[in-house]
Amino acid sequence: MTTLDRFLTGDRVALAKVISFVEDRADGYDRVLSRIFSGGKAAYRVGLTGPPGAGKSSLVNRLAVLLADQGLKVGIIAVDPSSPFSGGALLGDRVRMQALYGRPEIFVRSMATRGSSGGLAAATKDVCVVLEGFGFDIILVETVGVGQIELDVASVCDTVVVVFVPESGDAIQAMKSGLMEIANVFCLNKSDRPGAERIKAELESILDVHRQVRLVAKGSPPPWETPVIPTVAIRDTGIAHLWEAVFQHRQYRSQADPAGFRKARARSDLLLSLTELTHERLERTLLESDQLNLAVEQIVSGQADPYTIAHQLFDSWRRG
Ligand SMILES: Nc1nc2c(ncn2[C@@H]2O[C@H](COP(=O)(O)OP(=O)(O)OP(=O)(O)O)[C@@H](O)[C@H]2O)c(=O)[nH]1
Ligand SMILES: [Mg+2]
Repeated sequence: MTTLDRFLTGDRVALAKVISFVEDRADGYDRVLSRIFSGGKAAYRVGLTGPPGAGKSSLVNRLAVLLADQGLKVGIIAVDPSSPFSGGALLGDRVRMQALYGRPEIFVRSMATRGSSGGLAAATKDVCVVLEGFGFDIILVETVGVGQIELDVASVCDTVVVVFVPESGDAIQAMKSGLMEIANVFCLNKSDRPGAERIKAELESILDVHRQVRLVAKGSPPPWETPVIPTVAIRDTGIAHLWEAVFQHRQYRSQADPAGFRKARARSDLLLSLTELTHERLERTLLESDQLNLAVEQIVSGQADPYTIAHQLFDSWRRG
């Protein structure tokens, strides 16, 4: 039996192997993905992002147990952007997520950053596809929200939860880093800490202003109102409420336009794959030929400008 055969019979060791194969972009990974692709029955992808140490892993932990207790199969992807902010996060996660190991309904996987931000988002999306093919119902994707990479990773999810804590300046921080735009649900974790009430009110009033200035086209459904859910992950408080908000967002999306929702997912997944493929092929062709060196010579000697050359190289690659 091949690894893929074992994968298809529900073998978790084979699942881990297939994920590594796909994550490493090993030769033929896309052929494997096309065999695995589950077509219609996609899992619901929930992204959790936010500042380092906000309690994302603790929340993912609690959510996974809550969902598994309801009989759902939960896949977890912890993306470590290996940024200077999150040093050691993976080890910490392994320890904190220990409780989940051994539960047959839950599968935890860590992923490290490599390559460009587009590459990581594409790889995360493909690991989601593998988990979907294995039969998971819900996929939770944890990523530290410190930069563009995390925003890209969050964009492969159907609902994005932005987690923050009552430390001063966090509401402002959330807006500055572009997290406001991608949040479908705000989770105010560590609500046991002082200042939680104040920051919740602050964020709600900012959201209110956003709502009032937003223009809504006539006849279109009312816009989603991003809720702010207080939680205390270490005491398992507010977790059901948080899931309820995610579930409502899911309902909202599928009620607003059921076909449109699935098309939007298919479209963004396809675009990610295409971008990666184009990038890979173009780079390989250029590096294998002398064209790149010749072009560099022309630029340096003042015979041509890089913009014209870029167009020429691209067109010649596309033709041949
Ligand atoms: N007081 C309090 N502490 C919490 C709460 N939730 C998590 N913590 C603690 O905060 C610390 C960080 O929690 P994690 O769940 O690892 O946070 P994280 O966002 O996953 O961290 P990184 O992945 O490293 O960015 C741990 O020591 C937790 O025990 C909470 O609701 N209240
Ligand atoms: Mg974590």
